[in-house]
Amino acid sequence: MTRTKAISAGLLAGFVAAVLMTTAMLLLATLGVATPLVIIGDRLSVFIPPGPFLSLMGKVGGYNHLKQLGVGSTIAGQIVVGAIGGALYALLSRSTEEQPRAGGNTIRDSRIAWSAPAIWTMSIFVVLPIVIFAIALWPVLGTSSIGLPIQVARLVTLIGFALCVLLFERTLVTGFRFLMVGTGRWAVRGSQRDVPTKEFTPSIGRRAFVLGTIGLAAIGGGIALARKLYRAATFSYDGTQYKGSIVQPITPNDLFYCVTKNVIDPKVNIDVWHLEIGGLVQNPATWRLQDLVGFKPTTQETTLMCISNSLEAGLISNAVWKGLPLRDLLDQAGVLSGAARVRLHGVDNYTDTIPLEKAMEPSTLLAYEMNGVPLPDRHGYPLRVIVPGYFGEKNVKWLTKVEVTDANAKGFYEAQGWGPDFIVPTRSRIDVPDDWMFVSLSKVTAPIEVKGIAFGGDRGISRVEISFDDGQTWSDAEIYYSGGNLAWSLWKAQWTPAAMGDYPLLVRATDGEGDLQEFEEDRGPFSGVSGLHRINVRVTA
Ligand SMILES: Nc1nc2c(c(=O)[nH]1)N[C@H]1C(S)=C(S)[C@@H](COP(=O)(O)O)O[C@H]1N2
Ligand SMILES: [Mo]
Repeated sequence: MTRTKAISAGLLAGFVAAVLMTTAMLLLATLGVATPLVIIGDRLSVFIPPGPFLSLMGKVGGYNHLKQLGVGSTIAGQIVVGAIGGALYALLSRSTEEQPRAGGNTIRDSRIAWSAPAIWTMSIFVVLPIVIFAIALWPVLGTSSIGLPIQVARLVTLIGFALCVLLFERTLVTGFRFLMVGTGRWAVRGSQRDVPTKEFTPSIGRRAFVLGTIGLAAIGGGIALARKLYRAATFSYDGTQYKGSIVQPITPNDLFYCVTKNVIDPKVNIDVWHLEIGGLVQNPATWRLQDLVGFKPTTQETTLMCISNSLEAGLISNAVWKGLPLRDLLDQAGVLSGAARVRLHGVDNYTDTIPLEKAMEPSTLLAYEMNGVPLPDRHGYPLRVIVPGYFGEKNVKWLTKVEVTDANAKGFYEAQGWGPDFIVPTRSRIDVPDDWMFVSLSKVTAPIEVKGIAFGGDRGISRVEISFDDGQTWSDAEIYYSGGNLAWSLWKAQWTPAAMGDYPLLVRATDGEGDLQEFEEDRGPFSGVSGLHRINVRVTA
């Protein structure tokens, strides 16, 4: 029995064990249990500042590809580490198996039987990974797609992981011994039948084939599960935009823009879900959804916009939300002195924070309805926060915990380095006509309609102006729909181009406080862009 042969056997057994473990993780994922496949990415992302994050995203072709790359490389990495672990095991067991052991735990018994666990393999391949996993991923363990409370979710994640590494260890040990039966040091000792081992043991090649087949079957199962998960994943809708000629005052739920950090969004089971209020409060409490709908509801139109929404983009939408003011729960809980911020936790382990003052405003809601129906899953069922005037990321979906904290608390994207300013600047966008539209003078019989949106955070919109000459002269557009102070306004204007040429069209809005939309030089690069949306229209003969 050569060293190389043992190492090869270890590699194969480790590979098959890692594949089985990965398949088990995918199976757990279909049940809503968090596994390293996704939470490693969540854990790492806070260490990537927005600059490198955006350039990485650009390089791999967008957020969806970045997520796929994250999961894919975790799977690949885990299988490589598993195979190397197998080789390591082979080397170590060569030395530990040198002496025949007392008791029933000899190689002969393990030829087909499930080998009894050994302390050293359990330590290296089960206990050690669990300890590393628990320490390294502690902040993200409380993730649950079905909406378990954070503490419970953390325990479930750990148990799930423990089962996976146990499966790895058992498969590795059993697989390796299976390969090694009858060879060299692993030869059956004191066979009662007193016949050469070879006569009743298939060759190592055959046994490798058997183990390899098991590995392939597991890969097949893993791929089937991965396809199922892929269909449930957020790739098909994450980044959905709402813009152009389809824009109406209220965005229909299925067209509402969507941004999520998740590979698979939560689908909360209302029977396991609750909302927890804790931290710097006198009376920590938990609430069920049926208790929350008992509070006096507020119904309010509010526009949300993502911090990453560029001037021409559609990561902005408007809906009528129904819920209760967050303040009602905070008042019941009794906020203690020293409290300065409120940290909001989603069941997907997403967090963000808002100033306590903002949390106490009557328009900061815990919303359970969107446009007259319960929140759709992708928009945060059963409960999300609505924070008017703040970027979308503060509007935490799938809310499960409200934690009153001191001034230093940071959220998911905040920890990456987004901000420091999260209050939306006044924005406006031209939705019609399209950028680079060609207009033929001879075919223009009526004025061209120009229209779009204007959004002033929680300050409302008082005026919208349009320029057809790159900002040299401005004329008022008509605000034909106003959503009030917390929502966007829709505007339109008529335009009759007089001559051929390229026309740069610009729009600018004035908010309800009288401040004119402009490029803000002092706004940091990761606090959202400011400035004016420009399109070009070419007028031909
Ligand atoms: N729990 C949770 N809440 C979240 C997010 C998330 O990934 N998880 N994404 C945030 C971001 S960045 C934005 S822009 C808004 C988008 O809300 P929408 O998808 O309902 O439009 O949700 C925010 N709330
Ligand atoms: Mo966002």
